[in-house]
Amino acid sequence: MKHIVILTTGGTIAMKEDKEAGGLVPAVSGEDLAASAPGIAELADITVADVSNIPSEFMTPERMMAIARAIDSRAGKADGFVVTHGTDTMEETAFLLETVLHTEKPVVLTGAMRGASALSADGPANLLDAVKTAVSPGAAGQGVLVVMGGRIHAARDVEKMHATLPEAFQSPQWGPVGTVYGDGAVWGRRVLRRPRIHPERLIGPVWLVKCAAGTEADIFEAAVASKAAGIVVEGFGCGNVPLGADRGIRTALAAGLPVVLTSRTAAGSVAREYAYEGGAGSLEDAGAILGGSLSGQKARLLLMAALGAGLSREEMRPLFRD
Ligand code: DAS
Repeated sequence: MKHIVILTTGGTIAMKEDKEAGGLVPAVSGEDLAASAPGIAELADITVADVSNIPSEFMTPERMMAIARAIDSRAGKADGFVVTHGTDTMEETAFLLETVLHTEKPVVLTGAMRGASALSADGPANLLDAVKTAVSPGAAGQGVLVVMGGRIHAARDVEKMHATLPEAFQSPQWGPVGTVYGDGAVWGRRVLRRPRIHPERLIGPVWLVKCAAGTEADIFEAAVASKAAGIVVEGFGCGNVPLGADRGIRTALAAGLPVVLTSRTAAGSVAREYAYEGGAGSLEDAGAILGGSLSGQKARLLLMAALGAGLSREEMRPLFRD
C-alpha cells in the first residue's frame, strides 16, 4: 500500500458545535479526523502530522510556506500528501504550494463546509476522497489539487464560490480535472502545469486593490508611500480600470513597484482589448504585468514568491500568463 501523510492545519473539518460558545470551535485532533473516515486504512498506510489547528481565516503566507517545508521535508518517506485545511483560504494555500513545492508527489487539500458534529458533515467523505485521489496513479504530474464535494480541482483554477453550501468549490475558468466516486478518482483532463519557483522566503507586503466604479489614484499612492513591495489590481472585465486608478498605477510603476493586473470577474483572462488609457494594453505598455486568469488573491501570492525568488519584472511575466 502507498504511504500517505495527512497534514492537519485546522478549519471547520476539525471543528465541533459548542453550545455554550454558540458555534463551531476547534475540537477534533488529526488522529480523530483520520479515524472519522471509515475505509481510509484500507486505502493507504496513513501517518498523521498536526501542523496547526487554526481557522483558515488566520492562515498567512508565512504559515503556507511552513506547510510547504513540512511537505518537502517528509517527501522522501511518503508517496503522497493530504492537507486538511479551512475552506476560507484553501485555494490560496493550494496555489502557493503549487508555486513553490520541490516535491512532485501528489498533494491534495481538503476540508469541510459543515462541522464534524453537523447532521450531514462533509468532512469524512471529503477526507476519504482526498486519500483516494492522492493514491490514484492519475494524480502523478497533476500538481497540487483540491478535493471537495467529490470534485478534483487544480490549485490554479479552484475558487470558493459560495459562503456555506457543500458545493462551494468550483473552477470557473476551465472546470474540475476529475471526479471521485466508487473506488477512486476518475480523471477528465491533464493540468497545464507552470514552472515552479523556489524562494527561500516570500517578499511583501503586496497590496491587493479591487477596483470599483470611480476608484481613484489615492489607494495606489498610499501603497507607494507605505513602501509596499508590489500591488495586484483587480480591474473590470479583461483588465480595465477607472482613469483615477490608471493614474495611480502609473505612479506606482514610476516609483519602481511591480504591478500585476488581474480581473475581478470569476473567469476569463486579462487581455489587450482596448487601446485607451485605463485599458490593459496601455498599462502593460507602461510596465504592468498582465495576470491572465489568476484571481487577485493568487496573483498576490505569486508576486510575493517571484519577488522572494529574486525574479525581475521581465522574468516573472511568463509565470502570470495563461
Ligand atoms: N472556519 C473557516 C475556515 O477555517 C471555514 C471552514 O473551514 O470551512 O476556513
